[in-house]
Amino acid sequence: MPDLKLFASPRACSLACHIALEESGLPYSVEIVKIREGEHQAEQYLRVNPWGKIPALLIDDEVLTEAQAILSFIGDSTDLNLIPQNNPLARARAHEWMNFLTATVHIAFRPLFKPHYLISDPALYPQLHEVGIPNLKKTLLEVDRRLAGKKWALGDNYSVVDPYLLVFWIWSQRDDIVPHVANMPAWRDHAERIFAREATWKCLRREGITPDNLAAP
Ligand SMILES: N[C@@H](CCC(=O)N[C@@H](CS)C(=O)NCC(=O)O)C(=O)O
Repeated sequence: MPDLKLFASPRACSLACHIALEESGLPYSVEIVKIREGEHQAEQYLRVNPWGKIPALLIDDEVLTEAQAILSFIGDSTDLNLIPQNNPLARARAHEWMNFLTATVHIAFRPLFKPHYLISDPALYPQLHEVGIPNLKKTLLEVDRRLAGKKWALGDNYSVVDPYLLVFWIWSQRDDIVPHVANMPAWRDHAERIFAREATWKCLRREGITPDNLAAP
């Protein structure tokens, strides 16, 4: 079994990998790299991941980046069925979800979370929000639609997709975001099922997240 070390930042998309590792039962360690304090751009972290983004997973002496790839690796490294095996369509469904979360859902938060990545003049942020907020709302509603009638993202079995969904649920419920999003009952129920799992709060607490500060921006 390789030595696994996850680089994670509190509340970042790395939380999905953190929870998936905890659920997997694999031995691992976590190093907290605080994005808000600029630690992801410090020399020490850039030596691990020159791209300066979180998450990264050190597998012995190899670095794997991209949440989807890390989750896929974790799922394939256990026999807990955390990602479907030997069923091409079921496996493709897992990647369909994860790719949607990475490429569309994550990015839909950008006009609100990182407007400076999109436009240089802060005076134009309201225009960006005019387009970005309805798009975020629509994208999150699509997640809710896809979850309707399902216990877990892939159906009856918990998988690495589920903690990935939790990341964006937590983002959507931030005090400064929640006024902009619709009611999402299927996703809310899904999030409650994940919050009920022991591994979830173990990881949240390790990142300094408690029920009291969960909705903090
Ligand atoms: N496509 C990458 C995105 C990674 C990413 O942007 N992570 C954020 C945290 S959620 C980050 O490192 N932000 C720091 C920055 O953009 O400076 C993935 O899915 O892992």
